[in-house]
Amino acid sequence: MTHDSDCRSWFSAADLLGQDASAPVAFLGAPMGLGSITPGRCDLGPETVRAACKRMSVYDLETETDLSPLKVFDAGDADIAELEPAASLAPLKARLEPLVRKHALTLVIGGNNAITRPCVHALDSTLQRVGLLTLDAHFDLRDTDCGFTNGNPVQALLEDGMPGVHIAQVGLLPFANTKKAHEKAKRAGIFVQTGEDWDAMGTHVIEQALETLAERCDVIHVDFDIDVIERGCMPGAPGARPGGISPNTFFQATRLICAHPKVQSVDLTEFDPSLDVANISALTAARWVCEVLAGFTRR
Ligand SMILES: [Mn+2]
Repeated sequence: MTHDSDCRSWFSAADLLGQDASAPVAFLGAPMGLGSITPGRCDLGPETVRAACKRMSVYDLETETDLSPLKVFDAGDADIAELEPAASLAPLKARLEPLVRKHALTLVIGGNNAITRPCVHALDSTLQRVGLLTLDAHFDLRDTDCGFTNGNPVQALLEDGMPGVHIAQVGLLPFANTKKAHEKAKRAGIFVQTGEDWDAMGTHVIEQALETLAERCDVIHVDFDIDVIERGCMPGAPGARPGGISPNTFFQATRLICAHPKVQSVDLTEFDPSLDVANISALTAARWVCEVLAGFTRR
């Protein structure tokens, strides 16, 4: 076997992760498990995604995209596994701020959806220049009077002073949201598209959302809540429902989004490895990492 033989193994997406801090892309684990409305083990997400990346090659034959020249700085995990969402805002923001300043794109691997609020604060602490796009079955506009959870990061950001017109939400599903949340979104001026709109119009919906935010904002954070995917393809997300979008629709959107120069950080949330079946969700999350990087190489 020669040194470049692939008879037993290959150069994998995990091999792109290294300790070169000058890499254009950064990768940070955000193992937030506490504060989920449905208690679970989203804190196991980062280590499971890193392991699943070993099963991904770095080559997309469809577009002849080769990721092997791309370097990714693995910054390790933020020390938030034992913290509730409220207590993790400051430490996660502090870990992210130097990364997003230094790297053109930062991947934040959750953890539950409560990590999205610190991610947005890290990109722009004034909250006036930053846009947020969520691909999510849910608005995450639940009330905050019981504290911060994975069900209210968007509501928390509005209360923090982020303008609603700087937020776009795509992939919302029927009977997975309340009338109250929908009315809050309308009142705040949030750009809203349902999962069915997305299915019907394809990536056009994503382009529209990105254009809307890019016109109004200097930088954009994107929350990829994997519960937006059809539950039959995403057993490892407690909030996923039948009727969600297909994995391919999710992957196409990911690549398109990560090619946009204003997208400076992305998070992957709500992956709970303890619920997974046959590594379906882990391999979907690993493909997401590859699609993020493939999109970035188009810039
Ligand atoms: Mn969510």
